[in-house]
Amino acid sequence: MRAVFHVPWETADRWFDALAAALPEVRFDRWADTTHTGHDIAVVWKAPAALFADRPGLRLVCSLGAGTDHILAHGSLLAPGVRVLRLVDPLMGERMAEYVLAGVLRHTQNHDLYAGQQAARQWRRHAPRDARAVTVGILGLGHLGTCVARTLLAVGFTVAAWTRRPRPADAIACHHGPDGLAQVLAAADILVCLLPATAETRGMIDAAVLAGLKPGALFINAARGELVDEAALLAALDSGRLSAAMLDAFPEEPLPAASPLWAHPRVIVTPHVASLSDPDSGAAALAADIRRCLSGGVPLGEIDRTAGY
Ligand code: OXD
Repeated sequence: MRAVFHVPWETADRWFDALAAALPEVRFDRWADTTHTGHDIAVVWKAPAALFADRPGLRLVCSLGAGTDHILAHGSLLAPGVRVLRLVDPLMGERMAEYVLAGVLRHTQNHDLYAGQQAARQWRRHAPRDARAVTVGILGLGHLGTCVARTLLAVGFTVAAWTRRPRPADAIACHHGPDGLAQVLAAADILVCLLPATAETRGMIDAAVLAGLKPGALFINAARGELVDEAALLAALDSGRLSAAMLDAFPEEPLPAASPLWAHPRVIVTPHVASLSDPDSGAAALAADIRRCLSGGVPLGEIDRTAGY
């Protein structure tokens, strides 16, 4: 069995070696170094369309991240039977939960306010907002959203989640549909976006959604930049509807130097690091899922290509 590998990261060599070690029965070829086209599997992050063209033997395409939108963008080049896996690694869930928790606490503990005061050598105390008095709205309750919700609940925050489709009731209060969204927005002191990028969600965080939030809310986007209408976001920051935004994902990455987000006083930019995948734990998790897939088991990360997640 052969796999073609395309990962444009500085950790690419570590990924390649870790995958080759975790799946000795598969021969991995780096896309740039091979003219061979008889691959059964592709393991990719943001691969060019050419990687997927003319591959009649391909049966499985695996993302080295939680999202598969970069693969589905080339969906017309994939035969209907090709299965698509996202990476489901418990470490990524923990990292996402820690990223969001850091942003939430930075806000409720007034850290940005104190950074400004320090620059002005000012000694003034502000009461923190107690976790139990703060509602965090979470859009999207997949693996990562669930890890975030559980962590916030454990610290004492109130969580109101929203999913596009109804889901069975459990310990996480979850709403769905347009009315459910309005309820979550109206309750949220902090809104966290963890939705996948699909035809339904692109541009979803628009002026109407932001207007549904409590004045002064914090917005955290750790999903995809395409979900957010940037002009509406900047307008909501300027009007005070949002007190701040913490953004980890952008339609164009790296974020262009000319973007107004870099210098905005109430925007925190991070370079797509929430839930960073790790070569050692990620390769082991993916190898196990590829084996499940090939042996007729139920892989943890298989997505529905029609739904897009
Ligand atoms: C992603 C990831 O899909 O970082 O964005 O895993």
